Amino acid sequence: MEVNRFKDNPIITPDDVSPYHESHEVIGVFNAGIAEYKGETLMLLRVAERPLSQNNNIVKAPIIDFSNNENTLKLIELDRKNPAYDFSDPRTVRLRQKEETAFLTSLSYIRLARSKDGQNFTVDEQPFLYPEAELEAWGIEDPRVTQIEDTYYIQYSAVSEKGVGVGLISTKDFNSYERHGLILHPENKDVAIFPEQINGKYYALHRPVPKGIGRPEIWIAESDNLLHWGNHKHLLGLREGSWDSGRIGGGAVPFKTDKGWLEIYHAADTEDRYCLGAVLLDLDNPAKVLAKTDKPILEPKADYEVNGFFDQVVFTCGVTLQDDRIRIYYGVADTSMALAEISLKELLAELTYEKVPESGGI
Ligand code: MAN
Repeated sequence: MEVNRFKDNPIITPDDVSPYHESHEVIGVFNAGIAEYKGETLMLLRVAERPLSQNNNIVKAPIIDFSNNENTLKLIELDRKNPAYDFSDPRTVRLRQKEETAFLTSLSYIRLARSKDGQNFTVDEQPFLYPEAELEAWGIEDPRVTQIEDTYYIQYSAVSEKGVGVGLISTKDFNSYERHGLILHPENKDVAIFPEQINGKYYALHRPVPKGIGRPEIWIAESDNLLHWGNHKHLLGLREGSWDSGRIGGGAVPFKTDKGWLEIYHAADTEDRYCLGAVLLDLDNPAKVLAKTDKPILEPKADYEVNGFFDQVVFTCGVTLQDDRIRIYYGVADTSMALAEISLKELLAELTYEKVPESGGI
């Protein structure tokens, strides 16, 4: 089973968005969180801007400098000929010896895009969320938006030299907002908070990245207040030799069906080719996996999914549901936004119930 791609894909590209920073170019408008607000579909777009460099041998790494109680954009100049650095991944500059990321090549923040029909979007001129704290000095990325009653909770990757953690911001009107700080410390990303309490608890998917023992896989945690998370359980793991053999993480905010909570997630193989799959979780106990798709429901095939800033990526942070129609909004090749649709009934019928091991945990 495969989704139906929207005929006018991609729906937003870097050409549609002018840079906020002087002497920068927009290289990506992707991995947008989705909210439905006052009859409109809102995209919380991750906009990635890269400093222009007049000299091909110089890479400029952007960071926000919070020293002196100011936040100013600072560009770190790095020489491509310097053997200490590895420039082979376009997203990062890595320190060869320590095998760690020294800088990102772009700075991400969030801009709003608005649409009446969920297909044609107009992008705001100004950022909506911009780094305001030291733990976001390298950018704000990949937001998910969970509506709980009249409040929208935005969960995002807060990136800095200290690592990638998960920040939380809430808003009622997509104008003013409240910052709640880091809810999960590095390294963790791909948080998706469930839209209602289950037996008196909030739940969230998250994706720690163990460096010693263990792998980047999907976990689930509980909370009484959305800020402090505990009772962590391992939810879904990698499968060797398959499309989900490299890393796996929560995608869209899960939604309720009469069969269970449905989650559209991403997984990459060991070659960093990202696909989307679906998993069904127990309505009363979302730490229990009921079924999942054996094969991807969406894999990079269209030209705009295969070729871009980082090739072969489809990555979702949000879906909408109208009757039987799931609309999947997804980032393509770390460059643009695309849209695809799938029937809820057909997707549920496609899930495999057997062969799924009971989830672990302590
Ligand atoms: C990875 C990629 C990048 C992202 C960094 C930090 O390298 O997902 O797009 O900027 O992680 O989150």
